[in-house]
Amino acid sequence: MPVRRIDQTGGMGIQIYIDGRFVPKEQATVSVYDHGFLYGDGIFEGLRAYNGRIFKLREHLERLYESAHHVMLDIPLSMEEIKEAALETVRRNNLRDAYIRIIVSRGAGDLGLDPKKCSRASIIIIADKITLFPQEFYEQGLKAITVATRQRISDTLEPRIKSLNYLNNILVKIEAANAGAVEGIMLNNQGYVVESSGANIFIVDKSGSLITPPAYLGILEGVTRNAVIEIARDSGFTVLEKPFTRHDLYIARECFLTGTAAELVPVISIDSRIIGEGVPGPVTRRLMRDYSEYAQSNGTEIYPQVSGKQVSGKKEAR
Ligand code: PXG
Repeated sequence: MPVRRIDQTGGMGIQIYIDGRFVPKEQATVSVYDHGFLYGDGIFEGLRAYNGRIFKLREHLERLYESAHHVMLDIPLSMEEIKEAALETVRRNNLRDAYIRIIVSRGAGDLGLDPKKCSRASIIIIADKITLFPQEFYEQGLKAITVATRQRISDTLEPRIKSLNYLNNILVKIEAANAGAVEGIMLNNQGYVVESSGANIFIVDKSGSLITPPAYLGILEGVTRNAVIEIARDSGFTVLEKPFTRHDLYIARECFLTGTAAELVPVISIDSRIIGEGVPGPVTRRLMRDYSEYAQSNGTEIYPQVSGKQVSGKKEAR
C-alpha cells in the first residue's frame, strides 16, 4: 500500500497566491505570453518570516513600489492590499518561519515587446521554506572570488530596480562555480566593489570600522544591508558607506555578505587571499547574533493575537 506522506503544511500542499486566488503549487502556472516570462519584464521581492512575523515588510513593499514606478508597471493592488495578500499567503500555508516571494509581472501580452499589449499585471506570492547556504558556511565562512562580469551601470538597467532580469547575476554565479568558489563578487565599471550575485557586501577595516558600498555605485539597496547598518550603529560601530577597491577587500580584517535569504554570511577568502585570520571575525559573529535576535523579535504579526492567545498557525516549540 502506498504510504501517504504528510508534508510540512499538514498534507494540504503549498498554496500559491495568483491574482487574488489561492491554487495548489502544481496548478500555479502563468501564460507563456506573460512578458515576465518572455522578456523578464517584471519585478520581485524576497522576504522572510521569523517566529510568526514578516520581517521588514514595509521596507520590501516600498522597494517593490519604487521599482514598479521606475519601470512604469501599474501594480493592480494597493500597498495595503499586497501586504494583506502576503500575510494571508503565509497563513494559508500555516507557516511561522518562511521565505516569501512577491512577483509582479507585466502580464500576458502578445509576442511583441510593447507593454501596452499587456492589459493587466499579474501578482504572484509564494510562501515556502528556503534552503540557505549550508550551516558550515555560517560557522567557518565561505570562499569568494571577484568576477569578470561587471555590475550594470545606472544609465542602463538601474541595479536598484529588483527586476526579473537576473541573467547578469546568474552569470556571476556560473563564473564563481567554474572557478570552484561559492560566491562571486562584482565590481562596477570603474573597478569599485559593489555586491555579490545576490547579496550586499561589508568589510571591517583595520580601524574596526564597517564599510559598505554606497547605493550610487550600483547595488541593490538591500533591506538586510540597511538593517545591519542600523544594528551596527546602535551597537556603537562606525559604519561608512564609501567606495572601496579589491585592495581594500584583500587587506580587510573581516568581510561578510548580507541578504534576506543569506542573512549574514562570513567570507574568509577572496581571490585566494585569506581575509583576516581566515575564520569568521568577532565583528561578523557579533552582528550575526544581533541580526538574528533583531529578526526574531521584529516584524508584522502574521497571526493576530486574541487576548494573548494565538488564534491560528502551527505553533512550534520554542
Ligand atoms: N543584491 C542583490 C543583487 C540581490 O539580488 C541583495 C543584494 C540583498 O537584498 P535584501 O533586500 O534581500 O537584503 C539581493 C537579494 C539568491 C537570491 O538566491 C537573492 C535575491 C533574490 C533572489 C534570490 O541568493 N536578492
